[in-house]
Amino acid sequence: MLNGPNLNLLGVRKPEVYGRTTLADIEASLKEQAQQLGLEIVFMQSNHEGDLVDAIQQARVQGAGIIINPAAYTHTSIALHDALEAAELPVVEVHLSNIHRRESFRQHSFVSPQATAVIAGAGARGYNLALTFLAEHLAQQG
Ligand code: CA2
Repeated sequence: MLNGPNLNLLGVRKPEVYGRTTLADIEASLKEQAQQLGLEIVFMQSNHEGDLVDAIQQARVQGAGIIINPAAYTHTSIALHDALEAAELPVVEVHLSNIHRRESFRQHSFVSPQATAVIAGAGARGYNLALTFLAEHLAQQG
């Protein structure tokens, strides 16, 4: 599970937009959920685009799927698009907020064309929904 720039500030700043749940809370919840599903989950957050590309490349060889909130890089990063394309893994793109009812510059995602599914506006719960979906999707694929 990859989180992009500034998401380390979740729950600390701007609670009116992004809620009061911290990234550590979200990761703890997903770790527990993954254990119940019999899956291993690895967490990574970075404020740096290249580090996120490196993490996607690592997932390509070590992982079965990717949950990613690319944060502001959603709207700018062809590098993330290309890394996800090369990974050839199921990808769930998560946004805490509904990017489609926010500023126009948030309404285009370079990541969505590479996503199997997109969840936006469900808050922190969106990550749990993403993991539920990914587990079902992987089970279906065998
Ligand atoms: O809604 C989302 O999850 C976003 O990916 C969050 C990004 C934003 O650029 C996207 O358009 C939508 C911003 C994450 C910044 O998170 C903060 C958390 C606390 C305080 C300030 C920023």
